[in-house]
Amino acid sequence: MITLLDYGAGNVRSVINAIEKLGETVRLVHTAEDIRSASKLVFPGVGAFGNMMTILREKQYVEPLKAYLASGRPFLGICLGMHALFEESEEAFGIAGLGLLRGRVKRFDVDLAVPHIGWNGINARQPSRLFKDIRGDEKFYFVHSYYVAPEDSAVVMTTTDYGVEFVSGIQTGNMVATQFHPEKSGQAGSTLLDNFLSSGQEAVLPEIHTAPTRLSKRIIACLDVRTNDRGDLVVTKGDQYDVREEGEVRNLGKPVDLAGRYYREGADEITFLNITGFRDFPLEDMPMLEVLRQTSKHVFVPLTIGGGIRDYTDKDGQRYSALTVAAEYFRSGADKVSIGSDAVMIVEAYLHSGKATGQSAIETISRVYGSQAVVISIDPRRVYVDSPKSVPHHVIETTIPGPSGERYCWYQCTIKGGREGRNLDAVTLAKHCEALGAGEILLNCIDRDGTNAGFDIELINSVKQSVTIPVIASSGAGCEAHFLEVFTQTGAESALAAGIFHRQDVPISRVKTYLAGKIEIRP
Ligand code: 1PR
Repeated sequence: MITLLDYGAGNVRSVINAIEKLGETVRLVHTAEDIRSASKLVFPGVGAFGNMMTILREKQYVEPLKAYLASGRPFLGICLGMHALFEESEEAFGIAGLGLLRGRVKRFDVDLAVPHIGWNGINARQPSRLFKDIRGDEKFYFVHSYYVAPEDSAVVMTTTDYGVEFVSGIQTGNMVATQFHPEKSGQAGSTLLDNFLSSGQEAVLPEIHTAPTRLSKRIIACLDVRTNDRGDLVVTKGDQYDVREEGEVRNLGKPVDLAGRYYREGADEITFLNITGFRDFPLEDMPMLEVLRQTSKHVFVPLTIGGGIRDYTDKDGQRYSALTVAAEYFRSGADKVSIGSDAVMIVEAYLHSGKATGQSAIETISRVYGSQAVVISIDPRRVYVDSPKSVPHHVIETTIPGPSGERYCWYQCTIKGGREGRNLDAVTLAKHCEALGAGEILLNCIDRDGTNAGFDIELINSVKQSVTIPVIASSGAGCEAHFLEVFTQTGAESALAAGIFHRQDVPISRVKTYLAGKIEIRP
């Protein structure tokens, strides 16, 4: 029986599913007594440090946790569950951690995109029973802006490199903790988790690599989901966002089945976009929640969900905040939420008033769940102009001239799945969303969507150069070479595709085989 400390924030369902898949039973902590009586405790911290410590104090879990850890019983902390063990964090000045280990949690100060999101390696610094059957070059999934800096180097179990060599795992006695997420790290993560759950095996040291570890570029499979005219929830795919063919919504398969296939083929992440979310209310649209619950039972890579994340008032006048909607998605198995139309409305309001309200979906969700949980999905379309000064937008000189030979264009943001163009450009939107607390940009392109013509390199470069958060390049992938092109000609951290994977023109495994040896990739 594994006791799991869920303090009410974020996606603990994936950890429960990963443990149950290994044949164990999970008991959730409801009272301080549950911590006292635990024999094996897992603490999968998700969200933001300040919020986590406040809740632990309110629930009076701090003393029982300290007592549990002092007793020497097995403990596994994950991500924030590792940060909690230290004295304090730069994420929340003035809020004390558990202080079981001397040292603090620091923010990345590197010349790379922050948060550090994706699959990176580990270098073992001491033997551990967690390492049984783990290869030295294995990659694990990280998603964080902060890392622990212990004063005592003897507790360091692993390090990882990301502009700086940071501590990615600690071990002292029966207490182990990882910065990476074993529950989101595919087979390697499952093996590591199994090693923690089993008792008796010897501590081993994987083959040591002296070279710095490297973050892989991510390949993301995207599933645009909606209900078709018969009422079935289907994965569909548009041509420049038009998902109908001869009047019918294209049906490319069932969401849960396709997600399972992409996991087995090696997808580094899976994104679901509820493409009619702008007109439905997700909390009434239970099938999407169910899709997440079912998918997270057998897919152990990160899941993002988008569509309809916004404040909402139902027909009875009951108001639901975007935070409430997001919370339901996280509870159902999502690791990140993606905000589309509402992000445009938020930035427009901000530009109009000149001040942030602190109440927008971007601000509230990132405050509670951390910025890494908030993705902004941008649906831009090219608008050609004669000169860079003719519009008050971020205009680029383009190598793809317009219909009348125009040499300049800007990228107009749209809402409601491309149905409505707004007076805002994609670069301005991305910059302001970052400032408000977003952690990643999903950069679609209506002109390229479903065309197989390759990614819009000019769009990706102009947005990537204006933000410091990671950018997911999306729309237009038609062959393996397009992925190499986007990774070598832009700084995008990930590339997302839909059509070629759904139609099996090019399976994910083939993209990865093609990229191997050319760029850093998870096999
Ligand atoms: O506005 O917050 O409710 O979110 C709605 C979400 O649904 C947005 O993220 C928006 O991008 C998405 N969406 C809305 N309508 C459509 C549509 O296609 N009619 N899909 C849509 C967007 C674009 C990508 C696609 C890539 C790769 N789909 O997700 O998967 O372009 O495709 P490809 O590889 O086949 O070229 P809100």
